[in-house]
Amino acid sequence: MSKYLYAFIIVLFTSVFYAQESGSQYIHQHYDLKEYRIPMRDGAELFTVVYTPKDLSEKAPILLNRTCYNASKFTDYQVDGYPSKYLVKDGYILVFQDVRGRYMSDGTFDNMRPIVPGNNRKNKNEIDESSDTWDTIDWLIKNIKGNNGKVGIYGISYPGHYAAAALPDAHPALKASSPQAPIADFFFDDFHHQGAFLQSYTAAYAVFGYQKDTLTRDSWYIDKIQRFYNNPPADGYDFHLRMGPLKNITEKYHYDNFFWKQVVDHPNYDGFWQKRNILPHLKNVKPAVMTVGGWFDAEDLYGPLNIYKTIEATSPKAKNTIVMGPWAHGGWARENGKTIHNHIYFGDSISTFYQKEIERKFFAHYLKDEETDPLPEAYMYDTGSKKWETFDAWPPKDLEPITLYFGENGKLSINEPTDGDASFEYTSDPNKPVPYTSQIEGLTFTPRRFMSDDQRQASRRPDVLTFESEILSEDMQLAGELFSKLKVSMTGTDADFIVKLIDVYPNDHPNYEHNPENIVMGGYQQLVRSEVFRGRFRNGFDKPEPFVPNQPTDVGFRLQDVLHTFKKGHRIMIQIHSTWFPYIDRNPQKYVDNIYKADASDFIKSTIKIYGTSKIEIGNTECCQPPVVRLKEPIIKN
Ligand code: PG9
Repeated sequence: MSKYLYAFIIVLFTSVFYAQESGSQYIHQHYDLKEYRIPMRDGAELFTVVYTPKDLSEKAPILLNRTCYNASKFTDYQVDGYPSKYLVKDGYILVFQDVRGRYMSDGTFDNMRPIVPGNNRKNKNEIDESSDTWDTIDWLIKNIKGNNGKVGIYGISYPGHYAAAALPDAHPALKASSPQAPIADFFFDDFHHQGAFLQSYTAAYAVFGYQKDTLTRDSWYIDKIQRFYNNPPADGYDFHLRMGPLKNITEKYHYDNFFWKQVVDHPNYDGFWQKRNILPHLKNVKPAVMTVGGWFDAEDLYGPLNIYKTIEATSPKAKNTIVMGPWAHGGWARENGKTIHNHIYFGDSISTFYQKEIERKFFAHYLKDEETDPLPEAYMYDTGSKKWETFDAWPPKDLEPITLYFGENGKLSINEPTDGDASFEYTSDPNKPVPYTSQIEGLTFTPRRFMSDDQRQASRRPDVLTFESEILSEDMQLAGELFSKLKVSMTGTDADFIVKLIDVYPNDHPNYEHNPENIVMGGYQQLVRSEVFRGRFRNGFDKPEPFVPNQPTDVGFRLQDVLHTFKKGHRIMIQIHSTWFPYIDRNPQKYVDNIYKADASDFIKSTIKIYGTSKIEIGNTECCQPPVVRLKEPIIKN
């Protein structure tokens, strides 16, 4: 047998063995599993699952994941996929914990439990996620044999929030935190985007709005979820439109849900939400932080971008890195070979690259003193050129700002002001809202695919303003923060504004083999970035104000950041409209104090005008809400 054939067979065998071994089999063979109840300072005990490597010839660091989604699902050696196999095989003590009030842990659950400001934890009954993490880490390093005294914490989504919540007054043994798709503030992540309510999340409230009454390894709220899924609608748009005003959701579904009641009772950014915002507490950060997010994350995009920026602003000495890839929510934890978001193909094994070359190295460097290169300040994937780029600052400091202006006949002008006296109008009808997706989706738990979806179904509607540039004669990279600076007027007294940045493909763009044949990529209008802003909050999210009919009014707001190269032969498009359903609830367009309590009769058509002085700025940070909450933010006690 030739030596090459022999070598090929060896490689083939080991790779097959490795693949079969990567899941729970590996864990069974290389780890011991134990369960503990760890006492917190106030006496509550938190259920904690610990996997200890059988081989402790070298002391091992601890990797902690705190979750509201059931640590018990890890108790049958089911650690499969997350944490990644590269971490599982790197010899960590793997720990999973039910946070307070969830599943097998004591206590009551509080969504985004407020952090007790400062170090006011002398009173052992003043607890929060930071103190629970401190107590957990302290117990682990004193009681789990074979640990090297260094702890990392990580998690995706709510667990990502808990990884960030470990940072205020962090335990000295905490050396690394990776908040991944972390929630920063539920008024800008998940349930609301800039004050507008995500109606598409309606069924998800069941998971977070009922206290359990015993220690349980099973989900106690399933019957509440079944209220929606006993006879699930095939068409979420139709289901929610027939639902009528939000108060019908209260009456028909969430009449006993404590979190839904809190959302309804706090329609504005009052103390209830402000004290649940983690950002003001991220200061004097000591552990190394690697925040991870997905450019197409519809749930938590505000969180990763603003947690990274806040730490950058408040803790300049901290090792603070951000990684943003071409993923939906948590996509980096899944490897399907081809990285595809909705219809768009981005490349092969991008999640594997991240897991192996970025995440594994981050933890190995800070927990095992392995000689790996510390990561760059920002490891960002350009969703247009489809390549990774590293930056020494995010947003990039050395780029020229770009401004997009709106002209007659749907012309989008790049860096050249148009006729400021012009105006463009549309009639917005909340009873015929603009669909958020070109596809029919049932009751999504949380929406995902639409974030890079084709926008041609919207650009052909009379209630969507569409502006498009000339065909680009060369590649154009948009990198950094986007700001919408609109001057508007309306015949109603309230309105939402949805602004979308879109990449228009050339007509000869080839189709992708992974798509069904009816998905035509020629002329595809790919959504790059989109965001909604509830106009009543233009002077402050805690200060809602009606509009005066027909009075030109400034409405400035942020879209989330982008890194996207618009290629030569493509066009840049901006769309503006005022409904985005059922992703976002309908604004009655007649000002009412609380939209959650509006009547059907409050919903009116409104003719909305966008004036020619409006513009979209990329890279200019001189504007708009929400401010990246850094310090000195008032914590309103309510
Ligand atoms: N941030 C995600 C989420 C929170 C609340 C409702 C639905 C989704 C998550 O934790 O997965």
